[in-house]
Amino acid sequence: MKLILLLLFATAATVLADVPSYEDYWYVYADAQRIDLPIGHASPLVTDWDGDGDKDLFVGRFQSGNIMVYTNDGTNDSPILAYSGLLQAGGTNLSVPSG
Ligand SMILES: [Ca+2]
Repeated sequence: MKLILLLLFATAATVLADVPSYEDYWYVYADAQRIDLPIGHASPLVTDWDGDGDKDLFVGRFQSGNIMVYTNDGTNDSPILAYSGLLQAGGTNLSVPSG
C-alpha cells in the first residue's frame, strides 16, 4: 500500500512539474497591419530565410496551401516584418496540400 501511494505521489509530482505555462497571445504585424488569415489554421515558421542573421516569418495557409513570406527588416528583438509575397519555385506558387 505504501508503495502504491508513493508511486501515485511521484507520478502526480511529475505531472504537476511538467505543466506548461503560456504567455498571453499577441498579434503579429507586417507592413503596419495585423497579419490576419480569413480561414485561420495558420502554420507559422520562424527562420532566417535570407541569411542576414534576423528571423523571418513564413505562414502556411489552410485551404490554398500557399506559404506567405515575411522578411524581417528589423532585428530579432524588434522585428519589422514586410510581406514579400508567396513562396515560389520556378515562378510558380508553392502549395502544401492539406488533409
Ligand atoms: Ca533574415
